[in-house]
Amino acid sequence: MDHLTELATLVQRGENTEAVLLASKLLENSCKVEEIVGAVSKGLAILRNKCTVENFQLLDVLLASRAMVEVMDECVARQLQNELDKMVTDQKIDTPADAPTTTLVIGTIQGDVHDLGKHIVATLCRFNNFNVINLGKDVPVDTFINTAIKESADFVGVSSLMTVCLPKIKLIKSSLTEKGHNNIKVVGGGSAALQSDVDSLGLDYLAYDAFDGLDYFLNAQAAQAPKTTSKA
Ligand code: B12
Repeated sequence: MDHLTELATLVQRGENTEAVLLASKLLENSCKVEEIVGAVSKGLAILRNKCTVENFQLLDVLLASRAMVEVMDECVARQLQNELDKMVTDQKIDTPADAPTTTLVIGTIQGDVHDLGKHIVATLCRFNNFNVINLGKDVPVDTFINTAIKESADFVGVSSLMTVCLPKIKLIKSSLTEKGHNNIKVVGGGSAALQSDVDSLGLDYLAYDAFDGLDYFLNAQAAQAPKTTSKA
């Protein structure tokens, strides 16, 4: 079994301590953050049959979820911080404490409590010096809209893994536009959203995964104004 498959299996089994140890070792040995995120996501995806309305093995799924969050927070976040520190040392950017130039308001749509994917997106964006406002899960449409306007957000990120919750997503962009904030880009993600499409959900973009979403945010920002913190 290769190491990434082993990591996926540890997460799937909820073996959090072992998963964290292996992920740390892999990152030290030049494994990419993308590969670690891919492996832990796979570990969760395998559990889909234990998470249906008819067959809900809650403990198994929650233990795997905990293992994934620990790998993200203890290994991936540390690695991203190291990479950021190195960029500062190499003088490619000014101090990360410089005011973030991009604000992302992110949450999981009302009726849906799945928040692991959103957590990954928030982590990646935070280490790219975004101001991330994480609204959590089961978030009403009005909360997305009011927070985005109040915080002068550049982006709203909305996650959905429950197909029944999809119709609400469409209201986010249409309400922002009605209120004169068409400039705030709304980006969707999550397995349910991916079963639909940009137009049906009224989105500016539908992200295939967290890295695709991050690329969209960075490219959209770069197209609007050059970042003041970049020296490269
Ligand atoms: C873990 C899990 C749970 C956990 C969630 C824990 C948590 N803290 O999130 C718990 C146990 C709570 C749970 C509950 C339920 N679940 Co559940 N769950 C899952 C499972 C197994 C994994 C989901 C996951 O976290 N994957 C890992 C993450 C990293 O992947 P991801 O979310 O897709 O995110 C990636 C990308 O999509 C992207 N992304 C995600 N969001 C966003 C947002 C933006 C802006 C961007 C840019 C990118 C992005 O970034 C991530 C990394 O690339 C899935 C199966 C599956 N294959 O998806 C079922 C699944 C989602 N659950 C399902 C169901 C049915 C339920 C329950 C109804 C079960 C029940 N009997 O009650 C409840 C729902 C309660 C509710 N109202 O929400 C169904 C949904 C079916 C549907 N299409 O509607 C699924 C698909 C399983 C199945 N049967 O097929 N679940």
